[in-house]
Amino acid sequence: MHVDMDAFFASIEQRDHPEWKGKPVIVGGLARRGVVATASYEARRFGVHSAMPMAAAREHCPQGIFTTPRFDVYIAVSHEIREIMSHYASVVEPISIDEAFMDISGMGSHYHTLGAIGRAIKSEIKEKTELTASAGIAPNKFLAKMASEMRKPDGLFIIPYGKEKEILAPLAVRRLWGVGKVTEKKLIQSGVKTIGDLQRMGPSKLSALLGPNTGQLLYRLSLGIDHDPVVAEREAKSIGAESTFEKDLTSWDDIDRELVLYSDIVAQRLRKQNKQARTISLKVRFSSFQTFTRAVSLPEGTNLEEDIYTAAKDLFQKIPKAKGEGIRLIGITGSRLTTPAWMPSLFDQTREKQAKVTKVMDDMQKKFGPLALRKGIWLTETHRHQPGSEDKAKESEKRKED
Ligand code: TTP
Ligand code: MG
Repeated sequence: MHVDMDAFFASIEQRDHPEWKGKPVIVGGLARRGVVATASYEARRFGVHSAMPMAAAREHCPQGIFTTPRFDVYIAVSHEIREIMSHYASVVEPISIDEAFMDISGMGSHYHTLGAIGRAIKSEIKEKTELTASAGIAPNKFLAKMASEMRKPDGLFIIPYGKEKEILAPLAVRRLWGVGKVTEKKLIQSGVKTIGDLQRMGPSKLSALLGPNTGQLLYRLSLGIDHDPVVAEREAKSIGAESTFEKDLTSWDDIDRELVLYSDIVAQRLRKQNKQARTISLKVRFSSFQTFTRAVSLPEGTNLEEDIYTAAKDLFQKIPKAKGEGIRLIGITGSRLTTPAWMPSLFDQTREKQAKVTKVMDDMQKKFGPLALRKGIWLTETHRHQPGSEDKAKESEKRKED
């Protein structure tokens, strides 16, 4: 089962401001260059949607009610929902602030029908939070998420075994996981508009068009096949990277380059685990082995290297330096981890852009390997590192190849 709250931030605002019920409510950054986090379904009718610049939202819907997010409230509701979900499944896999997968296999003995489980969780959420959720129930995660979207808002949709192919057939290809704008365009140019067209095209033609990996994957998804298990969240407390250098660093340029590098590695690891850090700490060990750690709390969680680097650089200034001593080790760690549900910043299109660039880089590296796309800084690094320092060894290898 996949459960996703309806117009989450906006519905909470409508609940807490009853006079806003039934009206177009838009939540997001209201400063210049702010963006929309989400819009109530009333506002969506005017074409307002998540990630739209706020200025455009005001043009589409001048009569809207515009308000800034209250994250503390949303996070509290998110916890309440997780608690409710745990009543319906032993394994809950949260994937964002307002949605989660639940493994409900074996729950049949408690409920007469699948629909009854869906209705039960929806009504407990409604009763306890005064908010509506949409639920999808299906033989696997991919289909369950698809199903929860199909009757939004306040929806419940079941894709039973054996009906996968038939239910998917009329839907647009872009609904499949992994079909972005580029793939969609290629498919449409080849006359493939619906998932049904994909099913008919077959795996070999699709592989010829999109490459064997994507081709096979999309073909399987078009048939509704997905074996990804529901896994309970394992909470990492912190994510970091550090290394001892072969030669102590003395020049600011070298130190700065390491700060950039480690900010980049930590940011990537955070993103891989879909986490943001609210605390960044920097560890520095001098040639004398004297070691200092300094930490800073950020107003918002981040997984962008620019933010982590800025924090690390500020922290570096706070570390007392002895004259003439080189630096033996640098480490950067992100802690107080949260699971982001939205683009890294709601308030600032510059950061929104950084986030998009980062996503493109991550996607390219996922698809073509870590060397596909790198920052210039990775090419200029000259010093070598001690073996045995695992991260660093790997990274310097990559740079050699670069
Ligand atoms: P979603 O579940 O994607 O959207 P939603 O709950 O507002 O609406 P829907 O009924 O379609 O599910 O995201 C959950 C919350 O995450 C959303 O209320 C606000 C936030 N968010 C952002 O801040 N920025 C974004 O770009 C998106 C997509 C969501
Ligand atoms: Mg939602």
